[in-house]
Amino acid sequence: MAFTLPNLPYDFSALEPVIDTQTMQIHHGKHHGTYVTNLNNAIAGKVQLESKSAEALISDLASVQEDIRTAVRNNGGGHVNHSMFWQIMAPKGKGGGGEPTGELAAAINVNFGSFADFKTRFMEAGAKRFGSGWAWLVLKSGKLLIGSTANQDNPLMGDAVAGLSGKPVMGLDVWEHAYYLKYQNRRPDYMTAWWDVVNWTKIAELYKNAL
Ligand code: MN3
Repeated sequence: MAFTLPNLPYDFSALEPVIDTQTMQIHHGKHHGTYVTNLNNAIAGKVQLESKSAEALISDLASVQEDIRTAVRNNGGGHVNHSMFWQIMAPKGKGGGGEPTGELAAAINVNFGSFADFKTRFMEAGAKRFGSGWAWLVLKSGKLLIGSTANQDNPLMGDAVAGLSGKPVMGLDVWEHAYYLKYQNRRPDYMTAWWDVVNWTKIAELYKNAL
């Protein structure tokens, strides 16, 4: 069964002014759309791969034949990463922004000292990622960890492939295509503004599932 581009859970303009409408349209329709198309093309006719979820595919790249492994890594990663990214955002004041609560808030305090310290370290991870990639919060062996990956690598790919492992709890796209139209080269400004559209309810759900 072919993978499909999921609809956004809000309008293209819903994350204004943090993320502009045109960026959302191009990012979702063109970038994410292309990852889906290319993933489907890569695995077309390979029944064993077609029957897997995208998460399962990227979690076991060693089982993917070599001639399409890079395509599955890049486009499968792109599909999984963006599918999560849209879900963990919401319009400011309507599910977006504020602070985590409950178990997730407690875990962040235990692992990073405070929510403010967590934010600082998460943004450092995004700022230090040279070129294109993602900043991550992952759950590994019961602990929350911050890290980053290059390109469309996902922590599910494991340390040997992605240089980071664990179950993704939140991921921030720091590719220029995610912010360039509005923020140009100012990645830190994009990351600072992004907190206003973070959907902590959804992230708490992902944390609970990861546990
Ligand atoms: Mn992207």
